[in-house]
Parts: sequence; C-alpha cells; structure tokens
Amino acid sequence: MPPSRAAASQPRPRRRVAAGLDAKDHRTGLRNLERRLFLRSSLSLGAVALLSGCNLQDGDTVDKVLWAMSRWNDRVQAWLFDPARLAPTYTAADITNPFPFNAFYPIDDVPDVDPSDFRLQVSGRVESKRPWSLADLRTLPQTSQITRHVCIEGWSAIGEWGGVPFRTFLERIGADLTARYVGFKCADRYYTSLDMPTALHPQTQLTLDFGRAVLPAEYGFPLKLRVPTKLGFKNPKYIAEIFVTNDYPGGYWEDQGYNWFSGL
Ligand SMILES: Nc1nc2c(c(=O)[nH]1)N[C@H]1C(S)=C(S)[C@@H](COP(=O)(O)O)O[C@H]1N2
Ligand SMILES: [Mo]
Repeated sequence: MPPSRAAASQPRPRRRVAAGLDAKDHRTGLRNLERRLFLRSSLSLGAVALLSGCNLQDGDTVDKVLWAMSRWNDRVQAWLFDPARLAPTYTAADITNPFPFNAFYPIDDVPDVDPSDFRLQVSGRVESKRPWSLADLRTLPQTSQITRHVCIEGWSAIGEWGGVPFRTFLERIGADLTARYVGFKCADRYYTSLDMPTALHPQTQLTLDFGRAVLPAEYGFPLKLRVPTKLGFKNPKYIAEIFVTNDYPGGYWEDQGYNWFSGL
C-alpha cells in the first residue's frame, strides 16, 4: 500500500519528519526524493509545489504529494505505453559475459529451489488455479530473445533468455485479461507487479532458460519473468506465485519509492 494511504492509519517510524530536520538536511532529503521520482519526468519539485498549492515545508506533506505524483505518473506512462512497440533485440555477439548478478542481498544468499518438488502457484482472477511443475511449463510453446536488461542502479547488460510467452501462459490459465494487474511473489520474499498491457506484451516472457542452458540459481532458477520493456527491478526472479488482480499489489522497491510503472 502506498504511504499516502497508510499514513492515515499508522505511524511510519523509519521516516523522519520535517520537525526533526534542519533546513539543509530537509533540502537534501527533498532532492533525493525528487531525483528518485522525477528521474524520467520533466516536472521539478517546484512545479509540483505550484500545481499542488502546497508549500512543501512539511516532510509528511511532501511525502504524500510525491507518492500521489508517482501514481499519477504511472497512469500517464500506462496511457503512453504502446503494446505493439518492441524493445530492441541484439545478436549473440552482443551478449554481456559475465552477466551481472543483482538482488537486495549478496549472491551467497540466493534461494536454492528444489526443481523436483517445485510447483508454480497461480491465484486470483484465473479460471484454473492448478499449480504448474517445471515439466508442465516445458510443454508450452517456447521462444527466446536477446535483449538489454537495464538496472536503475546505473548498469545495463545484454542477455539471452528462453521460455514461454507470458501471454500464452496467461491465456492457458484462463486469466481475466481485462484485470488491471499481474502480481508476483518470489522465493526470496521479493515481490513486484505489472500492468496487464505489459504482461501481454509480445516480448514479456516466463523464463526457464538463460543463454542456451537452464536458468542458473543467481539469475532466478527455476523461473523468472523477462520484461524487456521495463527496468530490471520489474523482472522478478525465483517466482513462486503468480496472481491476477484489480487491487494494486505494489512491489519490494516500488513500496520504497521506485516508480511503479518504470517503463523503458
Ligand atoms: N526475486 C528477486 N527478483 C529480482 C531482484 C531480487 O532481489 N529478488 N532484484 C531485481 C533487480 S533490481 C535486478 S537489476 C534484477 C537482476 O537480475 P540478474 O541477477 O539476472 O542480473 O533482478 C530483479 N529481480
Ligand atoms: Mo535493478
């Protein structure tokens, strides 16, 4: 839940309020928030102040305004998203080797998932909630892509991923394709969610392979979602459950202030 809604019901102890900050500190905080949320937008915090009629002196107010702006930004980005526009593809010679690993913890802590008893859980607005084994997923049509993964932390890399077109999977489980969101829960407690048009995009892939081999542990074994039209953090690894919903599911980084849509 975005803090703008949570704020009414409960205190958020880890966030400092303006009263506890001197002017300089406060301004640095604002600048960080501004950078985080307006990275890909032409609006400045000053423009937000003018538009919202807020003087933006109070930390909590700033927080609420920025969260509201970010959700509004999501709607504009969703509206601008062209479901037919493809992300650039590359050749085998362009593949980055070694490919970077990233997670919210060190590489030694990656989940160790047993493939034999793995079952992908499916829930929410779908006709069939039958769990899927890896063998089941291998019976579906497979595709591959060589695309660029772009991480918000300032690096990008080209890789090859293979798996099931996610649209095919959603159709196979009888997902409500008019629902707003597809959510993902991962074995490492990571979570994220996509707008339905992005979930249905022709390059969005339920990934089983990296390069020409089975997806290695560091890159998300047994299952990740490859979304070349979005930033890296919208590409969940170690997927355990997929759900279809009309209730905004947020995400691990999204709930900490990263813009939810984060299209490329
Ligand atoms: N389950 C899970 N998925 C995740 C993450 C994570 O910490 N846990 N990190 C995200 C981020 S920020 C990036 S950049 C990519 C990194 O994927 P890679 O290790 O294949 O490069 O995974 C994304 N998906
Ligand atoms: Mo990332």
